[in-house]
Amino acid sequence: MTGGDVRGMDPRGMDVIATAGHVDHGKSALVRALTGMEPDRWAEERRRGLTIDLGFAWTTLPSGRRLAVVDVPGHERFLGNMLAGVGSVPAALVVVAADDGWSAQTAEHVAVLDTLGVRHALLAVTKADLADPVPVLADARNRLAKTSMGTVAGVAVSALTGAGLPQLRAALDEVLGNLPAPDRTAPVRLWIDRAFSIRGAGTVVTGTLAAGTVAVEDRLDLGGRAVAVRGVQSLGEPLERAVATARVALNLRGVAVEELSRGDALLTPGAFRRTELVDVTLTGAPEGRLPGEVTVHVGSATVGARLRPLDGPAMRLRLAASLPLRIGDRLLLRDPGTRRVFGADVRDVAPPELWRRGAARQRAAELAARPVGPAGASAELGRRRLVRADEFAAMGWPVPADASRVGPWLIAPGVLDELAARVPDVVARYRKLRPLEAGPPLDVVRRALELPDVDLVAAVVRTPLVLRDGRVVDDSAGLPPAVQQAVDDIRARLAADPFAAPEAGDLAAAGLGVRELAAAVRSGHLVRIADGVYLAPGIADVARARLAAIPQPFTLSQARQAWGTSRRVAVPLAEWLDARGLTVRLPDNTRRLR
Ligand SMILES: Nc1nc2c(ncn2[C@@H]2O[C@H](COP(=O)(O)OP(=O)(O)O)[C@@H](O)[C@H]2O)c(=O)[nH]1
Ligand SMILES: [Mg+2]
Repeated sequence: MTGGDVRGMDPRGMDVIATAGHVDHGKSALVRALTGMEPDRWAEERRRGLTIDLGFAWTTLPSGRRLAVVDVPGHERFLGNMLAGVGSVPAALVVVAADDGWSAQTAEHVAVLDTLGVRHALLAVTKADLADPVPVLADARNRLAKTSMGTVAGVAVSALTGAGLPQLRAALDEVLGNLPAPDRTAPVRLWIDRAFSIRGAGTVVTGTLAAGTVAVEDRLDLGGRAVAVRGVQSLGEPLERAVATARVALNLRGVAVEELSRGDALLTPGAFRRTELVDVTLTGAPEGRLPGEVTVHVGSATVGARLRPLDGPAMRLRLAASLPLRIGDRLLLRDPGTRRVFGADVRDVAPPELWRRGAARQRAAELAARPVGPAGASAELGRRRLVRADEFAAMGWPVPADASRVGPWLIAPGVLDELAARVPDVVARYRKLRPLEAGPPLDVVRRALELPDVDLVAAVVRTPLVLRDGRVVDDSAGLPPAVQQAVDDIRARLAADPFAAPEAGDLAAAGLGVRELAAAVRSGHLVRIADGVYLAPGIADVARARLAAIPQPFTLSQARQAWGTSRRVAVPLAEWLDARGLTVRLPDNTRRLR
């Protein structure tokens, strides 16, 4: 009931139902009687008195609920058109003629609905003016009870006399009231069932919006290209936005009508991925041999495919053309030879290639252990370890609760810890080759760990390692022994005379070149005051203390004397203290402590 209530609050909401049943059993006449509209459109259809393609009509039910009807052809030659019509529709109106009863063609349509998993349906036994509808009602209800539709309400009607139509309308209200509310925030995948052009408006497509919302100026993806929605219509009225469930007509900008056909899909950009390879599980246990080639129907699309059994109900489909599929989609597979239909649930839209012996069996076991939904999402993320969140969602998986998130990435539990455990070794190996560098640049670590994105490195660096200046640095690691020895000697001399920075010649003699000195500074053993001028850490406090003992302000010469050093050291040291805000330089070039 709640589904109906939610839709009832929206004046634009509606339900969509598709007809099903044998040719000539009165589907189109019933739609006409119900809606007052003519669902058959083509001149050829009218001449032959036969529905070839889909017809569309609509009406308002006694409850105020608006109902769009997709009228499908009943002739077996047009089963493809029938499939395009029911592909996105959540409910069916099964039509059986009282004077003819359940037929092979009725059975084929009902098998399609059953295979698609349609759960909501109503039975109309038409032509009640020609024969007693009661036995046909009982028989058809019995047969339908064995399908996904279960126990359905049945109504006897006559399109000719109008008898039973009020009851049919009431029964429709009842059935539609039980439909689950569509997800209006879901991404859009509108399977196009018609494309035509209208003078002055340009390209128009129609389809059944099963989920989501489409608004004027939305940008949608059509096979990799961007198209803009110039106008939205539903049930003949222009709208700012159409919300699921709805029959919609979209006027598109950026695409010519010749570039479109039934089976194309308009997609929320980035929300779906197109694939030619899908792993599925069959929904039933089909009798007899499975065909190697099948026709795949989904939405309004029809695509040939090779069917490869993996193990048990698990199958691999290689599609002749890519489709925007998601995990959880129900496909209808048809054997073109025998006309048998099978249901298949999409279980993976980016499956691994199967090269090794036994890989197919292992793959089937993997799929069996990985249900659709949150538990399956955790298992799948575990298999992929690390994946872009948007791609994972586009496959049709929910975000697993136990996943880690770093920027655009989703990471399986434990993976970050495992990677972090490898980083110390990467750093140690790098420093062995380049002992004077603080540590490997981030990209070196990224490559060593085979990470797809350098931003992930930060998430796997743990103490005592830190990120500094674009590198992974081990603060606890020392200098190479020879360098450490030379630095220790200098530090000993500086301890005795803190301002006696070693001369260039002394540094060179000790083997301390630019790189060694940089390493000593980075590791905190020396402080660089200026080019070639190195003092011990803590020099700022010592310098400051000496200056505090002389009158303020003081000249550079007075400072030099207080420090007991040369101009070579005093000039850059004074500027270094200025720069650190410990001293202030006055306009007359004297200084004072701050
Ligand atoms: N007597 C009678 N004829 C009907 C009724 N419904 C349909 N017909 C006729 O049956 C034929 C086939 O109807 P149509 O709606 O085209 O069947 P569809 O192929 O299932 O769409 C047409 O000649 C209709 O006039 C009905 O309730 N009573
Ligand atoms: Mg018809």
